[in-house]
Amino acid sequence: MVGLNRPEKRNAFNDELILGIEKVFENLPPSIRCVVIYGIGDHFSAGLDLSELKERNAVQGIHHSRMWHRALDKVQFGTAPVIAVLHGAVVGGGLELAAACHIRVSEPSTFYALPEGQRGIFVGGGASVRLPKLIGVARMTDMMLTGRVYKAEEGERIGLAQYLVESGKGLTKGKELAQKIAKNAEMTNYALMHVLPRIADASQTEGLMLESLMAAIAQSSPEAKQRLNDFLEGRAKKVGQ
Ligand code: 1HE
Repeated sequence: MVGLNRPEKRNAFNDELILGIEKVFENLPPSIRCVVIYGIGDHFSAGLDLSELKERNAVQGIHHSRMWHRALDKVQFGTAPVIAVLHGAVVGGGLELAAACHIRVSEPSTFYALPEGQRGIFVGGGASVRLPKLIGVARMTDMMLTGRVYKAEEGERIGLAQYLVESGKGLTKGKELAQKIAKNAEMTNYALMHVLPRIADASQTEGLMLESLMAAIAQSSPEAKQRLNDFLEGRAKKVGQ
């Protein structure tokens, strides 16, 4: 469990908080098989700490954005799948962090926005790459041009979250999913975290070849052989059990 703990500023990301995220995810102990990340207080995150933007010039701006990219790459391409449990504001950089996670669970209080458009800036934490993969370029453009806010139910419908659960049940759901994920074969989780997004970025011919290579590696692992035998000999659960 990783908690964003700056509730007095609605978990707005100053440099310290984003560097803290980077540090946590680059140093995950190998025994950690899945991570749940959530916001302490009434919100997941209000995004970038805007007070830090006042004095920054263009060169500093690039370095700052690249620091976010580094940190959120550690989340997406780390050693364990990450589940974001969302409530309250999931805006700006908060949505960028959520988009870097592998699964998003939302509560009814969740709302999503990209206020960068209204603040006269642009996204810088990876949203232009990751968000269109969740909701499409048109929806992201609309969110930034018009300041549109998606509420929890709509957010789940358009793909910002995969789950919408009752108020106060987000962490329970997140932990339940994490327990399932932690029981998967290591190679399957690795393929989903590291190979699937590369296939999604590749051309069809390259993607299909990457898929074949990954499939061959995964099926040849001793863990896969054991699991296949378990099913064939009636020891494994059927689908839906
Ligand atoms: C902040 C921030 C922040 C709150 N930076 N200080 N993000 C935004 O444009 C979102 C701005 N925040 C809000 O719209 C609201 O704060 C919320 C809807 C998220 C929450 O409202 P509320 O009523 O619960 O809290 P509040 O009273 O607005 O805020 C409490 C304190 O947090 C207050 O400071 P205080 O000293 O007066 O107590 C706020 O100023 C402070 N606070 N949000 C700085 N974001 C990699 S690039 C990403 C680019 C972006 O993320 S842009 C989007 C920025």
